[in-house]
Amino acid sequence: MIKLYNFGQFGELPDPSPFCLKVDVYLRMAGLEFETLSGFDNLKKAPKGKLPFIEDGGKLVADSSFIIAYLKERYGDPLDSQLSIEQRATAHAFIKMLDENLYWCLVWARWKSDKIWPQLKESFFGNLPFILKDVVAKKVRRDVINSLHGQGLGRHSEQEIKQIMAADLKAMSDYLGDKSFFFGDKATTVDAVAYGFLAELILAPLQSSLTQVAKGYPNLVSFCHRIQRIYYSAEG
Ligand SMILES: N[C@@H](CCC(=O)N[C@@H](CS)C(=O)NCC(=O)O)C(=O)O
Repeated sequence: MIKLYNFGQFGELPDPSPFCLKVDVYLRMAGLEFETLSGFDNLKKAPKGKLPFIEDGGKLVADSSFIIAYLKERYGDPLDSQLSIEQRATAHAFIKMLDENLYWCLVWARWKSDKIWPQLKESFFGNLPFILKDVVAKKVRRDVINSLHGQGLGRHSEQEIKQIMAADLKAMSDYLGDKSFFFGDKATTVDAVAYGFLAELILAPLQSSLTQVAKGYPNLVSFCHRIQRIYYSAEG
């Protein structure tokens, strides 16, 4: 069976990472059986030092995009095979917007704010022994803030970051409109990716001024609840 290596439960979500969450929901949407192996220690085994990665029949595949490409190749493509060339191009553009732009806004919202830091520290590092907790948490936070600066987003003001994030959310909200999923009434890979990111803003336990911006788009909120209901609840 496919093994998905992730961080682990985060409130009602199976993971705090949008990349782990998108693979989790993709596997459910594609109807593939899998088991989850959770823990921050998975980072030590991760082929590229990041999560998620999967193990399938002895083969390790790292990076959410490579994992989905591998699964399509190995098990077929039940979600996207009917999409037109134009829809595939649109999906690609949305996916990259989420992976490479909205992701950094989410990272900023979680790690930069002093207000939510105590809550984040407790949820991410709460299981570490008391003496290690402060040291490790402080180092990881410093590394994340440095990577935000290196990527460039960390150099903007909160107002500018809200503006950057709102533009992505508006594009998704406008495209989704009153459809159930991005391309109509059937879930495709772009819905898995959108859910991975939107749920981390809308359904995750850590709420900040940026997550409030996401909650201002009623169709994106309903989209998250719809996916949650279909793929994560007993009635689904
Ligand atoms: N491009 C990768 C990104 C994965 C990623 O950035 N994972 C983060 C969590 S959201 C991680 O493992 N960070 C740990 C670290 O950098 O030490 C993917 O699509 O899977």
